[in-house]
Amino acid sequence: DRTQVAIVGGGPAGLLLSHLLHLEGIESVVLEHRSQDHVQSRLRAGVLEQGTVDTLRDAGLGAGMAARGMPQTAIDFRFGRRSHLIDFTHETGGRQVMVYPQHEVVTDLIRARLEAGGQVWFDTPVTQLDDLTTSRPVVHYEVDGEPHQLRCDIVAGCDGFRGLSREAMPADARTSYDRIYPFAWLGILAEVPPAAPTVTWGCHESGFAMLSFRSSTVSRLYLQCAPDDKPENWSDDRIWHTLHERLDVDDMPPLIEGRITQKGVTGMRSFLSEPMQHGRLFLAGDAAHIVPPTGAKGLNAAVADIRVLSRGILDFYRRASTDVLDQYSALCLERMWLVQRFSAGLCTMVHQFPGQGAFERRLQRADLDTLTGTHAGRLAFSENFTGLPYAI
Ligand code: RFL
Repeated sequence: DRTQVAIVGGGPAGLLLSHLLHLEGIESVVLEHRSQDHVQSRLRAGVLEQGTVDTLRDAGLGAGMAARGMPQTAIDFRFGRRSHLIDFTHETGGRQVMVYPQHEVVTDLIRARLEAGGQVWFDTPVTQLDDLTTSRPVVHYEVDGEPHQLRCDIVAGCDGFRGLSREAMPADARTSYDRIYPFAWLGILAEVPPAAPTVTWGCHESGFAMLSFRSSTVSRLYLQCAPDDKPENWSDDRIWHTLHERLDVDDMPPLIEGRITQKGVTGMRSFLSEPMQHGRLFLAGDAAHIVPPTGAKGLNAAVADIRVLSRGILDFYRRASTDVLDQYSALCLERMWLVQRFSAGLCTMVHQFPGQGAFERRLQRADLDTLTGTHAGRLAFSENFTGLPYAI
């Protein structure tokens, strides 16, 4: 078998790349380890930057967002028993974000690819990448345990943090940066109308909590827990008690309780591997970098990479130019380090660290006061949260 671009991984990064290439008449195959059902039901990110929304809309994928997306213009930081609203649309002169769950983005992308006759091969694990520094790389994969090969011009490594693409780069050709945080998030899905119209962050002395939503009847809530915590340790009563403690304030209505339908623990990590390319292999999304979910940047960062990569591949075929591909890693990393800085900074500002002393706690409070109480603080947050400018 052969194709122009072999895409390892059918998450948001791989599927979007395949779709954007298709719009330009470039052929690709997406090889996805898991089943279509599994990929479409994974519950993950929920906040799309303005640029992510525009990118999807410009690619003809706006219908679902228009029908079910929930545009947001502000975020509520709660601390010191009060609400502190940052109106990021006002601060940035009109930029918004959209609450639209990742599994919907993935479902929209899969539908668009399949309707266009696109090659998305589910249940197809990639096992090895070869000849990456030649002009004819080979992707080894399995179907029902049987080995196969796909030849291509370019390999896109979009197989997430635990994928194999990153490891296919020689160890001495890459540098990893890694920080593991000493806490995690317990995420829950509850059948209750959101208790507030905006995404709400509770920055409390007992730990962080967050209120977001999935629809007018379903809320998504998170609370800081121990890194090795188990969902079984959290009874519904304990969850609601903790959420009230961290999110309720004197000047806003309290949380509304309801049936909890899902619980899961997510670790917190900042990670980046550079460079993001090796020969004809290009890493994108979580395969190259992950951020703690606090800033809601993971999915958005994947989209930013794919914008650059799709342009580079287009120039490669249309203009026989490798200028953008040669610069791929540098173009992505310049923006990505700013995203890392924002995500790590926020994560550090709003969580309680084990063993943290009174002095650190007061500094955190001063940081929150600067963030919400000064024009410079609100503006810097708003520019980052709605999305930094793209390289391409
Ligand atoms: P993905 O979505 O992980 O997709 C990678 C795909 O590659 C497949 N794969 C392989 N396929 C073939 N052969 C192999 N050998 C393969 N190895 C792996 C996998 O099955 C998978 O389908 O990466 P991508 O496309 O880069 O997209 C990135 C985003 O998914 C990610 O950044 C965010 O979801 C991160 N994230 C969150 N981000 C936020 O902004 N807000 C959140 O609230 C949020 N919650 C989360 C998250 C990530 C989570 N994970 C990964 C543990 C919650 C969770 C639980």
